[in-house]
Amino acid sequence: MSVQELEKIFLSKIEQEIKIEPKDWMPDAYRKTLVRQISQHAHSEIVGMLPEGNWISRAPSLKRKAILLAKVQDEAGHGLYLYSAAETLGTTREQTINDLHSGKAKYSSIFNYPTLTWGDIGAIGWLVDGAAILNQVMLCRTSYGPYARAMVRICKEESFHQRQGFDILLALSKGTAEQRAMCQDSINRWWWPSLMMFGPHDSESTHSEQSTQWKIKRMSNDELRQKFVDMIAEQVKVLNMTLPDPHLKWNEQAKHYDFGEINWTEFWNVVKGNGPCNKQRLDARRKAWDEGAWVREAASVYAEKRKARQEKQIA
Ligand code: FAQ
Repeated sequence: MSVQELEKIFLSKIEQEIKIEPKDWMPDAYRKTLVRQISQHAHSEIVGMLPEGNWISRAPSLKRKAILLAKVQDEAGHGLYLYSAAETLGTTREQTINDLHSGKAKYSSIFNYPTLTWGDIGAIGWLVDGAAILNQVMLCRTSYGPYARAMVRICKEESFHQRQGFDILLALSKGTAEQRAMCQDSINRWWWPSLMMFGPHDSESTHSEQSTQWKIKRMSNDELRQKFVDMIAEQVKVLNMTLPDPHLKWNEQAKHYDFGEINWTEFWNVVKGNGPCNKQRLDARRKAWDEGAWVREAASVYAEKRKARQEKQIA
């Protein structure tokens, strides 16, 4: 079959909402953009464990510690599903991880900010997981089968994550003056970086147009960001706190909240590796990889021996 015919079949599957599966023919550029997005997503889950992991040993109670441990473990699981989804496109896990460690691959800008107080753990759950869910609910309908299926499970876990974050902030918001101040300070510091998670404005987005045509993306960066603002602007009222944006205002005509402009210089600075914690995050990941070499080696020797034993039994 000619490339033109194969492309026609591919486009007709996209048109009919039939998922593209690993063994199907797909254009090189479709494969490339999926590998890019899925691996960046996987790296975000793994690097995203670091800011919260920082507070496991300092959680204020046994209950909070157990919940946070479970949440951080979930993020590791999300990273693994996503690395596996990337592997179905023909990339090796080693290559993908090397690209993170060499600084070639990106991960979400949000994880380059420090977690200074316990309130930040609440803000991450509420705002960061909240932003992640909106984006990921859309990705449950993405056109590549393994990515869409990974997202279904991830979304279920993310909604628990958001609830636990909100619950931390709710407890602080009902506490002492000092606790309420901690809650407001965390919201102030995490609000703008959370809005940046959705990426540049649609007019500045390199990949949006093509990814939308291929139904990899189902909603644009700005549409999702608007949905997020509308959701959080209501939820913050329950906390009796405010969002740090003097331009935030309900627009009766448009039926949404208007909000101020993001500091894009800060965003691109963080994306390019110059955020407050970029170096610290990559150093931590490289160290964990080097120190875990013996575990990977032991696991692969065990797997090989088991396989040999099974083959012997069959023979
Ligand atoms: N940070 O043309 P677009 C989580 C880059 S998971 C860094 O609009 P696209 C769970 C972009 O890669 C959070 N870079 O790109 C959790 C591109 O550069 P490239 C992660 C960013 O792909 C919670 C360039 O800018 N979620 O939080 C960012 O069409 C708590 C131009 O941008 C995902 O990855 C950014 N914020 O749209 C874990 C979801 N934004 O690649 C632990 C999947 C943009 O050409 C604790 N990804 N860039 O070098 C997506 O939906 C999309 O990739 C977007 C960007 C929407 C992020």
